[in-house]
Amino acid sequence: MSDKYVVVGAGIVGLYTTYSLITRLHLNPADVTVLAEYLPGDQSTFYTSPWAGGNFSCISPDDPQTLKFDKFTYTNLAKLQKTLGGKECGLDQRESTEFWDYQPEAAKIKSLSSYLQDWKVLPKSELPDGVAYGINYTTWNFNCPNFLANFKKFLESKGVTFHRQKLTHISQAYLPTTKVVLNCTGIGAHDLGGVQDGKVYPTRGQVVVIKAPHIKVNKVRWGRDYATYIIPRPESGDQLVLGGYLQKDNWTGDTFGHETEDILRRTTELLPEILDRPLDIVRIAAGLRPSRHGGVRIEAEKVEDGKILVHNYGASGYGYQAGFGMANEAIDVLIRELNKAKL
Ligand SMILES: Cc1cc2nc3c(=O)[nH]c(=O)nc-3n(C[C@H](O)[C@H](O)[C@H](O)COP(=O)(O)OP(=O)(O)OC[C@H]3O[C@@H](n4cnc5c(N)ncnc54)[C@H](O)[C@@H]3O)c2cc1C
Ligand SMILES: *[C@@H]1O[C@H](CO)[C@@H](O)[C@H](O)[C@H]1NC(C)=O
Ligand SMILES: *[C@@H]1O[C@H](CO)[C@@H](O)[C@H](O)[C@H]1NC(C)=O
Ligand SMILES: *[C@@H]1O[C@H](CO)[C@@H](O)[C@H](O)[C@H]1NC(C)=O
Ligand SMILES: CC(=O)N[C@H]1CO[C@H](CO)[C@@H](O)[C@@H]1O
Repeated sequence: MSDKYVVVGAGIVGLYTTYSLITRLHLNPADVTVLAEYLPGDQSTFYTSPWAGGNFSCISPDDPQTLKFDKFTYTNLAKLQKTLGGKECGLDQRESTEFWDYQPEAAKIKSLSSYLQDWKVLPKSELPDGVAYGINYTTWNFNCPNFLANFKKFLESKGVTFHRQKLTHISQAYLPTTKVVLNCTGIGAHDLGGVQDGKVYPTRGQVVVIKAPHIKVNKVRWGRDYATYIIPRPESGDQLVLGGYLQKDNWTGDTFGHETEDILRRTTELLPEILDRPLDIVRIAAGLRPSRHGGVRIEAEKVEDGKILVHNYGASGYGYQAGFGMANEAIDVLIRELNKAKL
C-alpha cells in the first residue's frame, strides 16, 4: 500500500471520485487512500450522504454545467449498478412523475428530454390544480446507506484503503508519498483549516421515512418556495421517503414535529394512496445539503513541491444524481494538471 492518491471525504462525491480516479487513470487501487472523519455506516449531521432520499429528479439548477453532470450520471449509472453487483447494491429504476407550479426553463427540458428513459410530457388535462407542467419518466432511486456501504466494500475489494481521520488542517491530507489530493469534504469544506470556503452553506432538509409496500412510484412537486417529494427506497423492506424542505443556512440536525406534520399533509395530498394503509413511521431525520454560492467547486489549486490538489465539493441537493458527472469532471481537471506537470 502507498498513499500516492488521497481522496478526502467518503460521502457519495468522494466515492464516485475514487471510482472515477481508479478507472480513468487505470491506477493500482492500492495506491489510493480515502481519508474521512465519517465513513459509510456512520450517522452525523456533518455527513450528508446517508440522509438523502436518493432519487434522480429535476430539482437541480438549469446551468449548462449542472445539466451536463446530471446527464453523465444518469447515463452511466447502469454500468455502475452492474459493476457493484446489480440492484441489490442499493440502486434501482422506478417510474417517476414530477410537477412544477411554473414553466421550467426550456434549456433544462431540452436536455432532460434528450436522455431520460420513457420521457413523457403529461397533457394539461392530467395535471392537478395549480400545476403548470408535468412529466413522467423512468428514474434512478438509491437506497443511500446501502449504496454507500456497498460502494465502499467494492472499492476495498479492489485494494483501496479507507482510513478514519478528522483533518484539522489541509496539510494533514498529505501523507509521506502523496502526489495528488482530491478534496470531497462536502459541508466540511466550510470550516476545515487552511482555506475555509465561506461560500459553502447548508440547505437543511427534513424527511419522514414510512413503511409503505403498496407505493412503488416516485412523485414530486416543485413550487417556487417548497419541494414535496415521495421516493421509494429500493431493497429496503418497503421504505418510502417523504419530504421535504430546502432551508438555506440552517445548521440544525434536529427534527421538528410541525415539519413532520406538514410533510405528511403535503405528500398525502400529492399521493392520497399513501393512506390506503395505516401510516407506519420508521424514522424522521434531517440533513444538511452542502450548497455553495456560485455552484460546485471543481478546480485545481497550486500547492508546493509539484503536488496537485483538486477540489470537488458543493453538490447541494444533487450529490447522487450529479456526483458521477462531477467526479468525471474532477478527473478531467486532474489529467490536465498531470500533463502540465510533465511538460
Ligand atoms: C434531506 C435530503 C435529501 C436529499 N436527497 C437527494 C436526492 O434525492 N438526490 C440527490 O442527488 N441528492 C440528494 N441530497 C443531497 C445529497 O445528499 C448531497 O448532495 C450529497 O450527500 C453530498 O455528498 P458529499 O460527498 O459532497 O458530502 P458528505 O456526504 O457530507 O461527505 C463529506 C465527507 O467528507 C468528510 N469530511 C469533511 N470534513 C472533513 C475533515 N475536516 N476531515 C476529515 N473528513 C472530512 C466527511 O467525514 C464525509 O466523509 C439530499 C440531501 C438531503 C439533506
Ligand atoms: C429528490 O431529489 C432531489 C435532488 O435530486 C433532492 O433534493 C430531494 O431531496 C430528493 N428527494 C428525497 C426524498 O430525498
Ligand atoms: C478543501 O476545501 C476547503 C475549502 O476551500 C478547504 O477549507 C480545505 O482545507 C480543503 N481540504 C483539503 C484536504 O484540501
Ligand atoms: C432552522 O429550522 C428550524 C425548523 O424549521 C427552525 O425552527 C429554526 O428557527 C431554524 N433556524 C434558523 C437559524 O433559521
Ligand atoms: C401520472 C402518470 O401519467 N403516470 C403514468 C406514467 O407513465 C406510466 C408508464 O407509461 C403510466 O403507467 C403511468 O400511469
